[in-house]
Amino acid sequence: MESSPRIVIIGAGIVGTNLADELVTRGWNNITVLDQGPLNMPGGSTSHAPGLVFQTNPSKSMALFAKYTVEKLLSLTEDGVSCFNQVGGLEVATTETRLADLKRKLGYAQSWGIEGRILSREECKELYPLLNEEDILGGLHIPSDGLASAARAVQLLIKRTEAAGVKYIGNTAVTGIEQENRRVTGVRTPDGVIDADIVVSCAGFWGAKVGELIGMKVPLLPLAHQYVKTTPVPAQKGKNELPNGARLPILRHQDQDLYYREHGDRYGIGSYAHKPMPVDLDELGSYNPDEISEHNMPSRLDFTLEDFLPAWEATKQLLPALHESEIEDGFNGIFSFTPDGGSLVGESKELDGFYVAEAVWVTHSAGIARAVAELLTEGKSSIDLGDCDIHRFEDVQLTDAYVSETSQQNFVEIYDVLHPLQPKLSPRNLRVSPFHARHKQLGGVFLEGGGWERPYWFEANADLLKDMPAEWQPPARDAWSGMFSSPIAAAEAWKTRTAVAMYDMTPLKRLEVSGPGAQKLLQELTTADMTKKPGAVTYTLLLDHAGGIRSDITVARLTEDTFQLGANGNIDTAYFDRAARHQTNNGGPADWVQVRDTTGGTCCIGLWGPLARDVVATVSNDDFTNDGLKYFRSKQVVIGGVPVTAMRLSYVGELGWELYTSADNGQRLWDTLFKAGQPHGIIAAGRAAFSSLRLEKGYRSWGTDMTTEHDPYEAGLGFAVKMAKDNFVGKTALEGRTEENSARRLRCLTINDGRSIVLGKEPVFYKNQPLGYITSAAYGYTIQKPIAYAYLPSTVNIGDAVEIEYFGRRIPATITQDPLYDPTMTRLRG
Ligand code: FAD
Ligand code: THG
Repeated sequence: MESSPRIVIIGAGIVGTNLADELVTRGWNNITVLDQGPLNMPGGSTSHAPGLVFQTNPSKSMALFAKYTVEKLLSLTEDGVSCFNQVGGLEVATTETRLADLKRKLGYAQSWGIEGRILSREECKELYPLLNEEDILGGLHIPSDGLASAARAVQLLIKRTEAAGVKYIGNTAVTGIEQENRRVTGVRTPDGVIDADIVVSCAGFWGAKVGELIGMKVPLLPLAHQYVKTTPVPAQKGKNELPNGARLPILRHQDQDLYYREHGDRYGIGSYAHKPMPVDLDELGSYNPDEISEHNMPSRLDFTLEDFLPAWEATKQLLPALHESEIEDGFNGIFSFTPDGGSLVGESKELDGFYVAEAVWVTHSAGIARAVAELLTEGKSSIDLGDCDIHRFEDVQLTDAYVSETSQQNFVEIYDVLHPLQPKLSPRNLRVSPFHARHKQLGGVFLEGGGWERPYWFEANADLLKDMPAEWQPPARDAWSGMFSSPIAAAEAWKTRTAVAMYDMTPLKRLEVSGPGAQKLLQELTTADMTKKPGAVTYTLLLDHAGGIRSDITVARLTEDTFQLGANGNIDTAYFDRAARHQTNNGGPADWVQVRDTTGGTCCIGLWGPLARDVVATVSNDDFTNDGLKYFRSKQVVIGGVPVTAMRLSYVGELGWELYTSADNGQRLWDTLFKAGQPHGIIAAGRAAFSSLRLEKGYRSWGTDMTTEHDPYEAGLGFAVKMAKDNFVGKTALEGRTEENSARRLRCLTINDGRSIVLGKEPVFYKNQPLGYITSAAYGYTIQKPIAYAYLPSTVNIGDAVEIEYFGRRIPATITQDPLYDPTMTRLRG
């Protein structure tokens, strides 16, 4: 057998053992799994996990990971008993808000291909006779949810992978990582070094400690969470044969932060209803592997009864039969939380060949293990990893204080009904642009993204509403879509389309790629021709080798060997960083290239609108005419004494420029333009208008409208791929593909009634079948209709009728040719 890379997996929990198994399945045969604990009970979170698997998740990837976990554990059997008990899942609502939210959640399930149904109070009672139906308004039932036997699955996976040649070493802690030239070469243990080409840390809540061994920040916080088992419940006597058996659905009572399962005739109760309990790993002390047992393991802290008492009362209220039982055994179990609640997956930027797969629930474990195995063996996961990419955080989000505060906040909010736009309450004002003081003076209403304060609209523009023509007046919104929204955005859109507006583009990720090897690097990584002369700006895609879209960026060639990139986030930064390092290390001086994140030190104003030229003309001597600065060109100019890089492009689809300068000059540039614009009716405009205008123009947004799961043709971005170019990452995979032969297409939908606004991720029905989901949505102020985009099979055509399900209601929509606004580009090129 051909030998595969030597891989060491740190941690024999549900993630590490699944990863070994997925690699074996893909033919890898040089695998060692290490655990500091004994293999029969390593003592991590998996060793005590009650194993509830609720698959539905706002993230498509996470839902698909959960679906795979269910499938896999169902098929993992011994003695005819599988590792998944498919009892179904029931989430009950005791408030109207929750009931509405469950309808929204059913929408996610349908979008991601999970079947489910909203049940009435009576149906809930019928399905779950122990419920006190008086308190219940209804529920969400997902029949394919259920219980994972996580610890047993680990043992079966160890057995089957050992038989396939995987080497397991228990009672052995990894104490160091060996490296050479920024590539991992092995792991150190008290018994010596084990050589490795690839190391994957599946260390669960110890992940940050393992990361520290290579100076890598793994942003997770170990938190304790309470779980109890009751004494036998008389009403449950004889209902389940096995001591751990269950036949009722797993149950969530989110209005009280509680969840339930049966353990034979006992009940298991999990509670998030207590204060967050961060755990200092140094205080766990060292464990003698011989002493680890079901009741004594590092992941299990002493039970604090007083924290559980309110949960116990709420439990007896929901499940009156539990009055006849008592708390028999409880513990505060440790697991990982992260700043945004997502898992942490990917290769470290510090050290090539060192990967992590941490902060992973049992629910997503097999799915994420498969994704990592695909990443290692094929270079890419078939399910997009953006939501759990280890590089998605900004530096400011990696500090201990930030990780601690936001992870605890996530614990508190775990079952809360959260609006997609809902910002953190704290920490705030982490990153502000140089225009922030002015934004505040104009009554900016800020939401947060990537640590940045982003104005969504400005109260100062409220006065415009009375002058706004009636046709620009947006329809009233329902309560949900009306949250974090204001009619002022309509006025800002109106002014952008008819006069001129200033947008803060500072949070747009900017990278400077420079050096003699810069053109070569970009030529290799992007789909466009990068040999154009300085002054050229190019919209282009980053593909993976399978042709999936890693990102869409703009590249401005400022000088022969300096390029300014407009990118989508830190995932892009990490990608360019690594590629630049490799090219520099592997090549001669002509290949040297460096990548610098210039975002924080610079700023950007989008000055857009038909009167944009009139504004700059009064404060600059430079030529901003159509000939002086053509569409998609850049040049150095001076505006009001401030040196500026001007780029002629616009994500909102109007005449104008992105104006870049260093952060110190930002406020002066803002003031100059704002003053010069007064006679032309200039306004500051926020992201609410911005999102609407870009959707009218049909511009895609990476992460929602396209991910690595989509190729350029499906996404409607085939125009950005230059197949005539010699070579670039992803080119071979795209040979022969066209928009016409794609099986699915990103389609533009307009909503027939002109007023029903959806927010994104809702399922789309065609002939009553859920065939797609909404990627982006907004009200189009100019075109006076709500807009939504969705991936749909190519058999669904322009003009066809579809329905979008929103809180259980079907909204009729029509597939429409895009872009809806200025398809002939007269605005931009004028
Ligand atoms: P672990 O199981 O913790 O495995 C990590 C392993 O790495 C450990 O065995 C550890 O010994 C080893 N290790 C760490 N550092 C080193 C080192 N330096 N050298 C060698 N070995 C090392 N999830 C659900 O999906 N559903 C639930 O119902 C659920 N309920 C839960 C209830 C409680 C009370 C708790 C605490 C968690 C619950 N979870 C649940 C979460 C779930 O248990 C974890 O997310 C999951 O088990 C993590 O698996 P893992 O393999 O990543 O980590
Ligand atoms: N500005 C800059 N960089 C960016 C963005 C931006 N990078 C990330 C993200 N936004 C990229 N998205 C787009 C999407 C569309 C366009 C620009 C950036 C765009 N498209 C023209 C079109 O399709 O009509 C391009 C036409 C062409 O290729 O010539 O303008 O907002 N700096």
